[in-house]
Amino acid sequence: MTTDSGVYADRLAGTFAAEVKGLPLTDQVIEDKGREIFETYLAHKVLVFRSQDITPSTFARFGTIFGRPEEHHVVKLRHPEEPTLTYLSNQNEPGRNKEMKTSGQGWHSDYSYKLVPGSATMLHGLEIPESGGDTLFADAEAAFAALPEERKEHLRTLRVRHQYRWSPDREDPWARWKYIGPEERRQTPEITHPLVRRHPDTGRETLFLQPRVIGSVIAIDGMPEAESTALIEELIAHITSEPFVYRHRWNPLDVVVWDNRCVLHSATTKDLDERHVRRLLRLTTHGQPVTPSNPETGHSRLSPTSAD
Ligand SMILES: O=C(O)CCC(=O)C(=O)O
Ligand SMILES: [Fe+2]
Repeated sequence: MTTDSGVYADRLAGTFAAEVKGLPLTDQVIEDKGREIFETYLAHKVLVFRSQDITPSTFARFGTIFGRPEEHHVVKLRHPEEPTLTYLSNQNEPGRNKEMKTSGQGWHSDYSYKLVPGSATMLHGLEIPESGGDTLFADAEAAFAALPEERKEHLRTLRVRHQYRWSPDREDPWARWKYIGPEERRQTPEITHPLVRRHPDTGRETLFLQPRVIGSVIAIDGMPEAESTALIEELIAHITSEPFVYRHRWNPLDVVVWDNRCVLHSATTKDLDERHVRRLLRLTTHGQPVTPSNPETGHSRLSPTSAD
């Protein structure tokens, strides 16, 4: 289907995700068609461009279509010539801890544990295995829209407590408590976001929720723990159920961009044997503060009860 923007895009899943056809991402196309590509991205939430033999510099330029590209806070992860790009790799890369080989495993929205979470994320496939290492996406906006109105009304009043390093067991060797220092702790305090947010560009509502440990979500604010855990699990199962999921099977030179403001995603690299090399370039753009769907529910804020 061709959207109003004039960019030709074929729907890939039931409610979202589309492949843009016949558009080589040259610097000229990015300049001439940037606005149309952005409109198409807002309409479909995940865009796939196949066979894009482009340089890191062109990929970095592509990122500017979706907002202000963000330089990674870990300087050694940055691309030597293009500081807004980083590498994702399932190999032993110099200077990286082993957790990074499978980063992004489990459903999440990038930087949802920050007061200002992520906006767009995009990847360019450089080395891709024959099979495996797919990326999964879930349409949290369509999942919210599918709920009964009474249910939506209640969910709009709730807030969610997030903390990057939260884990029910700090001694767990995988717990982030284990590998972040005092400065990183100061930069990742406990915060709360509204559970139902309004998209800053489209005005549509979405569930802004991730699974508890992987998504750095502690609980629904003020709800008894068992009830909160049951509600989070139920909503995550709904969002990630078959009608709302797109599985991206990578080919070399694919470019995929997604909107973290309405979509969850998950890597599947834990299931990929390390003999199968998977390397991609990555870029994210600065987000905006979260707008609550119900203004009375309030904006994102530091948690008053925030412990260390
Ligand atoms: O490697 C992947 O498939 C996705 C990684 C991820 O979560 C990200 O880049 O934000
Ligand atoms: Fe991610």
